Amino acid sequence: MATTMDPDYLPYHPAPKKPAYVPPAGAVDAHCHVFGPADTFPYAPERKYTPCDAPKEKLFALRDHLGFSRNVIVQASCHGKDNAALVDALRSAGELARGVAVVGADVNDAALAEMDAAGVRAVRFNFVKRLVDATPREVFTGIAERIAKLGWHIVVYFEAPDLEGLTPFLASLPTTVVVDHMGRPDVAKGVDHPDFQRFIALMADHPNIWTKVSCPERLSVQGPPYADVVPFARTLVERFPDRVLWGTDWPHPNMKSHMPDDGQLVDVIPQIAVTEAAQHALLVANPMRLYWA
Ligand code: 0GY
Repeated sequence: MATTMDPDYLPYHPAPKKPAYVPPAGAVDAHCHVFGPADTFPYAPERKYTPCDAPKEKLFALRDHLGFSRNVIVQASCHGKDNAALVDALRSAGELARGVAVVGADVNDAALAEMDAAGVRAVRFNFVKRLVDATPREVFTGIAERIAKLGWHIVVYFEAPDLEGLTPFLASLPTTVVVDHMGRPDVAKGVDHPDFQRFIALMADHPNIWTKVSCPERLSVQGPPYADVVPFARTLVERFPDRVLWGTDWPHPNMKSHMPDDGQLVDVIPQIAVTEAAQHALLVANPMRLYWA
């Protein structure tokens, strides 16, 4: 049966501009996805949205067009715990990609070993209620203990109002922890608001916690060129230069306001990492240390 994308789902930009900013050699897009194609890699029955197919060939072409060298491909909720499309993309990319999988408590050691061989280096714990049904904490704790033994780390996705309740759990995790999209601050509140300061304190208190200074298109109230998000990302890059990553978030699932031009997203980078040293750390040294070491 054909899989039809949701009527309000926005497809990725058909022809992103060539960015004016040229990333350093070896730059990594550390947050992106592959979706389908559904006739080969069906979407999960429990998914909360049905996207437009966004296959590996399109991702690799975008990587080259934007001047990047490598991808970290993150399992998205529309594929549930079936990591087949992710693993297929990793095998095609070889050394040029690493992966972040989503697994359940029932995942067996052979499956973990197979994913490790393909290039998976982390699991993702998703707490965003519109994307996934809740998972009991003890399930995540059990998975964390198992993947820690493989040398993998944990990527977490939550929204700012959930941070306070999640802090003891995040603090208990035994690996490096990467927080997606700066913990999704409400940028209308400003950098000095207690909510964002709580996120900064989390990173200050826990040297194993990293973040992705990504998704200005999702966080912005003003829209392109996303000036209202720049101070948040820049604050984190300056405060924690060795614990920040950057990614496009292509193909930008669930964007409702607009579909970003990925070239324009790349052009935000020199505003959030203003020195060459900061750009090299953000785009090359940090992701290479975490995913390719
Ligand atoms: C993102 C953001 C979103 C979706 C997912 O797993 C997902 O479906 O991550 C979102 O809708 O905010 O990071 O891609």
